[in-house]
Amino acid sequence: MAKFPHPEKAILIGIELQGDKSIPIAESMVELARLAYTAGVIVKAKFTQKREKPDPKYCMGSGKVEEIHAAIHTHDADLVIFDQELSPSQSRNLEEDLGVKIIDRTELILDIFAQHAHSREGSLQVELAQYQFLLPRLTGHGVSMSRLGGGIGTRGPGETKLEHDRRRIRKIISDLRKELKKVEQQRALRRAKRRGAAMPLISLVGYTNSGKSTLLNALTNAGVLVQDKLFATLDPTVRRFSLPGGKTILISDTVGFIQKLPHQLVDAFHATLEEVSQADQLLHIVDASSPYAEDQINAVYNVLEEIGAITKKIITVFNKIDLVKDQQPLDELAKKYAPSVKISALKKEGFPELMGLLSN
Ligand SMILES: Nc1nc2c(ncn2[C@@H]2O[C@H](COP(=O)(O)OP(=O)(O)OP(=O)(O)O)[C@@H](O)[C@H]2O)c(=O)[nH]1
Ligand SMILES: [Mg+2]
Repeated sequence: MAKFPHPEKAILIGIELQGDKSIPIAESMVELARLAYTAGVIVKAKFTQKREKPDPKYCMGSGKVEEIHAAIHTHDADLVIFDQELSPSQSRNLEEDLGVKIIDRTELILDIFAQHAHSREGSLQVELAQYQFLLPRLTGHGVSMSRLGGGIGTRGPGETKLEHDRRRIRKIISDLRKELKKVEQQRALRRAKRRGAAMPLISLVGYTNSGKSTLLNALTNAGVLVQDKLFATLDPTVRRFSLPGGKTILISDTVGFIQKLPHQLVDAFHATLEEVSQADQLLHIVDASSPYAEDQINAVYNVLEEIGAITKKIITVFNKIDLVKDQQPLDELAKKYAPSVKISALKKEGFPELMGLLSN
């Protein structure tokens, strides 16, 4: 599937809904900006608005729409990114009134995944998620299949064409599912073989950018790509590792999680996430230097729950301690999420303590 050609300049928008129990809007907006940066977009301005509930037409109020219209001109922006999921009609209305492409957090994450998918398995899974996202959004106006080709402001197909497009997409989705079934079977075979070798499988899980791949590389010279960008890793890598006591284990590194991880991705990445749901034990890597560490822990727990892995034995690994100045809040978190250990994967600090926990 073709990727979005990236417009350069974007305006970010977040709506703070009364009574919303998820993470604070300021934190969510910082993350949205990092996602935008990862996708190769330059952020020109950010707007937030408090509301009781989303406006059915625009998600935000019409006064705000005018403000954003002016900002688009001032900054010569060609993209508006919403922090929350928009309904297909909201996105259509905004696109018509603002005259630029409108995407939401889910589409941005899907696009990053599309940019970072290199293996056949990864590409198949991303494509499945993209088509699942697209299907309910195919309407007579606005979003159309041609949008996948990247044309800004493309009008939708007529009704006959539309039904044809829908049928075509359903067929593509069912073909992708069939192909992914085969991938899953191959993974299951490989896992069965590993089981035969009787080595426990430990899966690294954690928020994106927490340092999972850095740790795997430090332990095993796996050579996995490490980047200060979100979702650098999509494909699972499994390596053998000998503990100081002589016991050998297998460690897998896989895709990171994020708050509001699009459900289409969780569903499509079934084959990849099996490395987590089938593991004997989880190492949960937390970026201890993030002011949002505990929110990130909770976001990871939500995904673990969704994939049926929350009841596994979890060791919490507080990483990046070389960047932590105030030890006290970290010590409290470490106690709360015990068994836990504090390390720096980059500086290779705290490894003996980690080995100690893994040997138990
Ligand atoms: N200072 C410091 N930086 C670290 C440490 N561990 C990882 N990093 C940095 O954090 C960034 C992300 O590291 P990765 O290992 O790619 O993180 P990841 O969890 O695999 O991320 P994704 O695959 O993108 O989900 C990189 O810039 C690393 O150099 C650490 O202990 N200390
Ligand atoms: Mg990684």
